[in-house]
Amino acid sequence: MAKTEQRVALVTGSAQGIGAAIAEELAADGMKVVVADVNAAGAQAVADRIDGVAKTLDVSDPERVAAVVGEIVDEFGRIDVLVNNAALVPLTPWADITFEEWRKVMSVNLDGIYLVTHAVTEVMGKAGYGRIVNIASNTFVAGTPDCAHYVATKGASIGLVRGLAGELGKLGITINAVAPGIIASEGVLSGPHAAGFDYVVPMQAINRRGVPADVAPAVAFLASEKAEWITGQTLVVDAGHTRN
Ligand code: 4PL
Repeated sequence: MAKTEQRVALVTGSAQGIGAAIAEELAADGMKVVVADVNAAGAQAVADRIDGVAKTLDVSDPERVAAVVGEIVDEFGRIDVLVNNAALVPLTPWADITFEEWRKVMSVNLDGIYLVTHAVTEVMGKAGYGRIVNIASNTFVAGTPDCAHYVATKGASIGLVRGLAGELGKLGITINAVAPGIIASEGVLSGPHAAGFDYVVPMQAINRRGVPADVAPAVAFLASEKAEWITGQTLVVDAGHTRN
């Protein structure tokens, strides 16, 4: 594909972890990838590796979202793929979730999806083509404890996929969710979720720790032209952890 016809993908939260692996996978598939993250240096490092473009982005900031989407359109004239990956992944028992923490998680994990998706679908709608993938979580299926706010936002991201698919389908845009299980990302490994592997890995059908590269190919498929006939769906990518 000639450079002007190269597909352009925006991946939020892609300075590390699952988002970085998705950015690498989409670049390997020939796309120009915009690596967007609150961590500017991390985003630049990933972008350098994949000949992409780094953008500093807090998805919960409406002005930054509008600015970044505008810059991408100015630079490339298109946004073909959006991966809503950016999220806070806290581990907090219900009794300790303050309203402030609740609001913060809603703001990044849910308002962020609204803001970026609303801006990007305007661009995709004009082009008559788009692929949107929300990174959800199998915690919505498993009912994983001690992160009820997080689980609620992941359920809402699946709700949005189901509620929006009909409107977007008329514009040539598909929207799906990928729901990973626990993944050995920088975020999980550096926090209290890491203890979850001891409990979850034996429940999986494949008994090793999942890594970001285990999730990225499923996202890349749904982000590809080949997935035209799939929309409004959730693909669980968790080595069979949740399968009953
Ligand atoms: C099973 O999405 O799906 C921990 C942390 N354990 O973020 C997740 C499981 C975590 C998960 C997740």
